[in-house]
Amino acid sequence: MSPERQLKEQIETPMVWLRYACAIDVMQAKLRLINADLTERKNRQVIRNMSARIKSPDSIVKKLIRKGREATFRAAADTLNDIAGIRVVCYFSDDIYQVAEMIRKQKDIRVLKEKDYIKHPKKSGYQSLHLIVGVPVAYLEETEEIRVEIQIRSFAMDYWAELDTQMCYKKDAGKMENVGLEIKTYSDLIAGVDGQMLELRRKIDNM
Ligand code: 0O2
Repeated sequence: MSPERQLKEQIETPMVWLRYACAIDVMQAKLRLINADLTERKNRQVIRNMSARIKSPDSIVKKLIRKGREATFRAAADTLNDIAGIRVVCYFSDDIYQVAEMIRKQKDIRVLKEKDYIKHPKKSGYQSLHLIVGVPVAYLEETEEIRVEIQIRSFAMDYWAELDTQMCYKKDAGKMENVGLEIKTYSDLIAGVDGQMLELRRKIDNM
């Protein structure tokens, strides 16, 4: 059996798949509580929407190959941080850091890694705050820490990223220099408007 086929079978074993699903459920429940708490304190919705996925076996294999790793389940479980992923879209860019701060305060969750692509956007123009967290999944006597990647971004950052994914990210068009420059320019423009909307909200808040 090819390693790819083996990886697919292993990740789709119910006890493996359900552990990732369980970690996502636990983290999403916490994020709903965080949203309710912040919404009450600020008197406005903070999280616009949330989505989650378990990375498909095909996508896992492609990522392992891209990273020069063996296409095996062990390599995926050991080296990939985003087999389980949650995307949190906030209305405003300052909300992102508040949500992240609340995640850091959760006693039973370990923040293992942070990547701030807002303060340091990617060359493509991609912006988001990524937190890799360890979520304990307990079953009978065993507790396993499952890594979950949480991408937190504003509505405007999400708009750019969704369109970039459709047109450029991992696509041939994205490798063309003129296209790359243009999409980066739009990221800067959108970030500018995002900042202005935040300023307007702050003005209104202080009125
Ligand atoms: P998909 O299909 O979204 O799952 P790490 O192993 O933690 O050190 P990793 O995961 O290799 O780091 O890289 P990174 O850059 O921290 O995060 C990668 C994820 O961010 C991607 O996942 C995308 O979801 C998103 N991303 C990164 N750069 C871009 C970009 O230029 N455009 C868009 N639209 N999204 C981006 P995957 O696995 O590549 O894809």
